[in-house]
Amino acid sequence: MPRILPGSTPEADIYCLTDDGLSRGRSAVDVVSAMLRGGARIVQYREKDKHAGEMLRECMELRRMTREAGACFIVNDHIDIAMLCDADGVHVGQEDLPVQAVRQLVGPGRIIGLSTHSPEQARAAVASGADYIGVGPIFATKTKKDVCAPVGFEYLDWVVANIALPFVAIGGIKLHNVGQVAAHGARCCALVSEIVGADDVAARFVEARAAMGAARG
Ligand code: TZP
Ligand code: MG
Repeated sequence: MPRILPGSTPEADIYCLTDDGLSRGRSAVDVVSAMLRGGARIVQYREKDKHAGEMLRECMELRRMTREAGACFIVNDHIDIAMLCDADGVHVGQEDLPVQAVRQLVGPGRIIGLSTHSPEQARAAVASGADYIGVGPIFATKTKKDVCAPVGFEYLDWVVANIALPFVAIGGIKLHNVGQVAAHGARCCALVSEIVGADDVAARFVEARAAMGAARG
């Protein structure tokens, strides 16, 4: 995934996301700081219930921290905030602005990620010029409110066999099943609650990456 992870190797990576509601009172800055301490190379800011001003303040600080750590920084949904804080990219869903419109705003240099849940959506993502796709939810999850039914391994296997774009597997992925997802061909897995809700965020990140790496051999 050279474009999505500047300056790092794409094998067996864990994609980190923020989620204030699951972080047990810890701030996004504290949680991301622990992720980076654990060695995270890609972090997405994903907050659904915060005011724009607070999101911008946090993103400015997270941009500074991720840059210092050499990590990639992606902002979910908010193209304006991504541009204001000079994020590496934005991540949008099927019900957000279409990728071509997002591209007009962010230009060629910023990464655009698009969540997909079916082969049709994956093909359309490729045609739209997205830089990577999200593939999921692999398992049932309570983290995303408007989530569709789990796509299971069927869609993941189809993406591995048919889509050349980088992808990140997401949804219900935990320490105990991340190896299984990696064994199906995922090089990058997103874990939200499992990491932000851990007692020791840095240690959980390290464990998750090791579990994924072991499964990929
Ligand atoms: N998109 C699809 S599932 C999901 C997102 C953002 C949430 C995944 O969270 P968790 O806690 O890893 O199941
Ligand atoms: Mg969205």
